[in-house]
Amino acid sequence: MTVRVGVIGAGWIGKEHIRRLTDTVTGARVTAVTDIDAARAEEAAAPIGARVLPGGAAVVAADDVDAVLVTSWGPTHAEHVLNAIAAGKPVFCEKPLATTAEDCLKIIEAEVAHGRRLVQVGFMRRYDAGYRQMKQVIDSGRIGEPLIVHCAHRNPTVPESYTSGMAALDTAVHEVDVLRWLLDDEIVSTQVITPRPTSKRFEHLKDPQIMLFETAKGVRIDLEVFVNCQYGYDIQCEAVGEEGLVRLPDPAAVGVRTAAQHSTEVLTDWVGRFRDAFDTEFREWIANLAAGNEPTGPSAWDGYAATVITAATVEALESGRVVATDLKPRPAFYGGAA
Ligand code: NAD
Ligand code: ISE
Repeated sequence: MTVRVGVIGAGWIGKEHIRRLTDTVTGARVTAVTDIDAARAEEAAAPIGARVLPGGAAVVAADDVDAVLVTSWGPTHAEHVLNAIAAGKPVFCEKPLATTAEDCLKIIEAEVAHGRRLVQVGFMRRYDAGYRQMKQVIDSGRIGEPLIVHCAHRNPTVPESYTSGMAALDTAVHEVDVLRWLLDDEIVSTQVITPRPTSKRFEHLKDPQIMLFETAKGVRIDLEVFVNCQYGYDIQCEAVGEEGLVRLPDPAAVGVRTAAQHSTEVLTDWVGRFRDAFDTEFREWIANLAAGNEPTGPSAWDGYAATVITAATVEALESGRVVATDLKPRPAFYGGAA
């Protein structure tokens, strides 16, 4: 069966995912596209013979749309996801699931009432081969119980519109999700330390930031978020356990020796760094839907947890305090105790 996908938001990542669903993932076809910028929708839809529809509600309602992909701006996500749930259609939503905890909870309530998982959130790092190998090692017990995790998330530069809060909401959100998954543990508190700022930033921005998280089991995580590091897009993660450690591999790159130097390339953006992860993420999403199964990737609950934890991190940055994350109890529907 071919899964017919309707796309809401044909911007940067929307176009990437349309290309992926068209050229890379088998069993999927993009049949409808919308964007508040009609020319952008047309540009994305025309080459693949998809229809341009007037808005998100029309995409969700279309007869030739089996599943919905939401790649519009964050504050619009909740509306489109709730529409898809109301129509009983599976929906893949790029991060964030919603920009407020209240909206995430509305989505959870609607999905639980529907009685079957429909929502998957676009945290693609869970599909990265290196993170998957790390998880296998941690789950196998080879390094013993994890105690500390050291991470870095570095972007070469960010535009002037990027704010200090986005370091948590837009950037560290990926570590928040992947670490909850890697450790099978919950983040219970968050704190932010701001070192001497880089001169390479826009004046209003606090960059770099060091985020300190604590999990329910007492694991301590330090995360450097440095979004004007200049030299490349660099993602580092090392988990230290009672009997050893496991480290995220750098992407494969040839070593070049010339002029008395040995060098390997450092990538410059997330598109290249996580291309294979995005491909796997969409292959698995489509394969599950084609087989009539529920999505197995990051859930609405994971989207809610990420929104709450990153909002608490912004509060920690602004107040200088350690902030408790204060998550609601996880419903049994998502594997919780109750
Ligand atoms: P973008 O601004 O390039 O594209 C967003 C598009 O959505 C724009 O074309 C805009 O006109 C359109 N749009 C906004 N509201 C709409 C609505 N209600 N209906 C239809 N179209 C609408 O932004 P982007 O960089 O592509 O980011 C989009 C989303 O993807 C964001 O939520 C972002 O956080 C997420 N994202 C995820 C990753 C990742 O690594 N997983 C990377 C980049 C962006
Ligand atoms: C962007 O939105 C992403 O999701 C990237 O993965 C991240 O590295 C970047 O910092 C964000 O702005």
